[in-house]
Amino acid sequence: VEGEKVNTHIVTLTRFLTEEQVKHKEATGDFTLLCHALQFSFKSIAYYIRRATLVNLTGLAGSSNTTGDEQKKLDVISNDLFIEAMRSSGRCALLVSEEEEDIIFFRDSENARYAVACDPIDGSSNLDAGVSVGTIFGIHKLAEGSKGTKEDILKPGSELLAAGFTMYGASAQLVITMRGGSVNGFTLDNGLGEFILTHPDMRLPAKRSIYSVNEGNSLYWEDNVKNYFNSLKEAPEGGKPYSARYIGSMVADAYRTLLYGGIFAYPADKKSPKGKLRILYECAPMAMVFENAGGQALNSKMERMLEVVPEHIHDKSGIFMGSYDEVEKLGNQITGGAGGG
Ligand code: P6P
Repeated sequence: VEGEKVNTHIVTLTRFLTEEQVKHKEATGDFTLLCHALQFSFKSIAYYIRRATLVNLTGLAGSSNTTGDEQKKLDVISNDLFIEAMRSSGRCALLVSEEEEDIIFFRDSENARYAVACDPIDGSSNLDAGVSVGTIFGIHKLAEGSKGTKEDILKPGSELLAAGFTMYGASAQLVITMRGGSVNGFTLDNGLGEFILTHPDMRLPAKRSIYSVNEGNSLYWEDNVKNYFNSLKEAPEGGKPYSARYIGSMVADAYRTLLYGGIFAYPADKKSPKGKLRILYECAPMAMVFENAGGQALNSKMERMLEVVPEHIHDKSGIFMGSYDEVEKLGNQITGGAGGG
């Protein structure tokens, strides 16, 4: 366009990962190669989701996964794609997938030093409705000398080396963060087949009057949770009540909360005493992203989510995550004391 400044400072994910690698003199390139396998699986999954309706990939695959969810064809294809990408990278020693009952050990990747947890298509029940779904992932490094055991992945989120998610919406948006690092957002340019850095150093607004929870469960909530959400709907003198925004796809609700602020919650309740969302591949990776973006993430006991140790690979937890001040406010109301962070 006449006079429009062309942005020549294009940083691709590939360049970003290489620049990260050279910052660490001891880096062998293994982590970079693992991330290339990750980005390849995201691009492949994005491709299939975009074409799903066209080639009738929507609908059920006629099978169900470990947690009893009816599997959609795309669940199965995405899971197979992800497993193959991890195996062929040769850098992944073991993989936990929402779609797999047991840990997958890649014993022929004998020098692999990473353990990956993932939900290949989180929110898949929304797929046929065209709602944004996503892939959530977390990467742990094996203990020194370990060949890969379940202890290498049954660790608190605070030990994650990297975590993030890719939301398959109007475009594929990848959000990734490293332990102690910033949160960076990339947008897939389908023409180039490259993820482009579009949201450097994402920071959650400190507060925002938006709450995101499935109120259909309020019958089962503990009283303190009910009181908290009801308090958001009252208009404090001169103030305004909060807005409700709930998509029912964690990746989409998380991405909006990351950009706009507010609080997302899936509380443990009388129906699901341990909560619904899984620690390894939903709560912990999201908690790392939210903390590194300046927010907070707590479980239903108001403990810091990143300190929760999963008892088994599909263990669940209640979760509240969002703007720093909104989580502080929640903590003060629910426990009458400070929040978890
Ligand atoms: P509900 C999708 O099935 C999912 O695992 C998350 O993506 C989402 O946040 C949650 O469950 C939605 O659960 O009970 O509100 O439909």
